[in-house]
Amino acid sequence: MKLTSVVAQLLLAPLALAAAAPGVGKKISYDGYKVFRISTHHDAAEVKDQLKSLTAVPFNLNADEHLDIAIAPESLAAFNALELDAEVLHQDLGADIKEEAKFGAYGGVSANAVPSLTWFNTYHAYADHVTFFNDLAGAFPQNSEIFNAGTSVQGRNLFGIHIWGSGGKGSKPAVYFHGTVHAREWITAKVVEYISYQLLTKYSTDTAVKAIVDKYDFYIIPFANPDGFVYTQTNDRLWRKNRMTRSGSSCVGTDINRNWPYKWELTGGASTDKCSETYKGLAAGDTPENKGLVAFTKSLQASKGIKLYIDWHSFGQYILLPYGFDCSARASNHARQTTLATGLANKIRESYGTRFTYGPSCSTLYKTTGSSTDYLTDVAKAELAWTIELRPTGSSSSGFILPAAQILPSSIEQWEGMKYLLATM
Ligand code: 0X9
Ligand code: ZN
Repeated sequence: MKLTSVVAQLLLAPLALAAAAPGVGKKISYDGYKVFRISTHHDAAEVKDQLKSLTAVPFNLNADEHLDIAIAPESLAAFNALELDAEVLHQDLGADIKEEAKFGAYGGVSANAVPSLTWFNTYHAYADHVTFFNDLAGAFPQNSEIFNAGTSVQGRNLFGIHIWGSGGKGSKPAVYFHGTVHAREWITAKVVEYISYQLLTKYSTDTAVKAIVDKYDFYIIPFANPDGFVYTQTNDRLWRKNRMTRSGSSCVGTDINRNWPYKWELTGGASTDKCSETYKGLAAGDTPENKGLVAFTKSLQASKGIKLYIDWHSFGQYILLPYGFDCSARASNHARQTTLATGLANKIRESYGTRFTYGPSCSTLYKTTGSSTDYLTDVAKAELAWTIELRPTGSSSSGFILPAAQILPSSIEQWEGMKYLLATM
């Protein structure tokens, strides 16, 4: 999703937001909301001005080319009367959210047994994700274990699965993944679950998988923002940030991907407004989630170093290379990174024709400060530190609410891409 804090604030300010943060147990209804992608014809200000009296929730907040926005039922007549150049992303957002919430049963065979592949047919409740990982690690005790990288605001573990090969636990450079940094980006947990599942279940039968598992130690954290994810299931499907309160404000949440202690102090790539979707916090790394993730990242660096870090997000179909904080800065190994990203995009496309755009984060998407990938590149010295924005593109399709039928194809194309990248890098 394209988003800049400056544009976000410009956009958020004039729009009557659909609903304030509800109390516990009160779930925001998006019934009857239609989501549109509006072509701005490079005059986003004009479009925003036309929408200012409507009840609406922006989806993508950087509206250079197009503005993705959910319009409340009571504002649809007024919206239609504007006759903007728009296509529909969701006919009824509430109906699509209800469809998405038809979670399957966990389907675990028994404790510490390999979960069924039917896991990837639907989305699931947070507690079932925890069980999934415990069972997966329990089924392969010689090659994996659950670890904790820290604790969330509300006291949940930032758990992950550590996977290793024939060299033994902790003997190789790290391949390090974060999922669900942004609470509403549900597809990310499913994709890292699929990759974890394939690494472990194929290890003994597939020589290519064995080779990559023997070469690296994998540290996969599916929920960097577990409180936010739970909140998307209980209260607001479109929640993004963590659930940290700040004195003097009724707005909740800090953007974990603007809070990392590197280039945090720069302006223009995050917001100092506690109500913004890209609120950076009061100080670098001042959220419990970032404290835990920073300490864990340092421990990987100090151990065998970090070969590859991927921060999994949605949506837009991008592979984003360093840097976020400066649009002309390039990583010292930029040429090599571009070659690998080209190969990865080509490999992803082989499965279903899905196209991923790649390039430096700031110049390809927008400026970000205090982001994980800049920290991983310059502070933790990861050889490769990328953001992958998963399906969809947003064009003529959904956004954060990706139909469950796309979990498997989305996972398979990334798994094929990862096998290529891990064997080539
Ligand atoms: O804004 C973000 O944090 C990411 N996009 S999202 O729509 N999922 O919120 C993009 C982050 C890209 N920044 C860097 N890679 N530095
Ligand atoms: Zn994100």
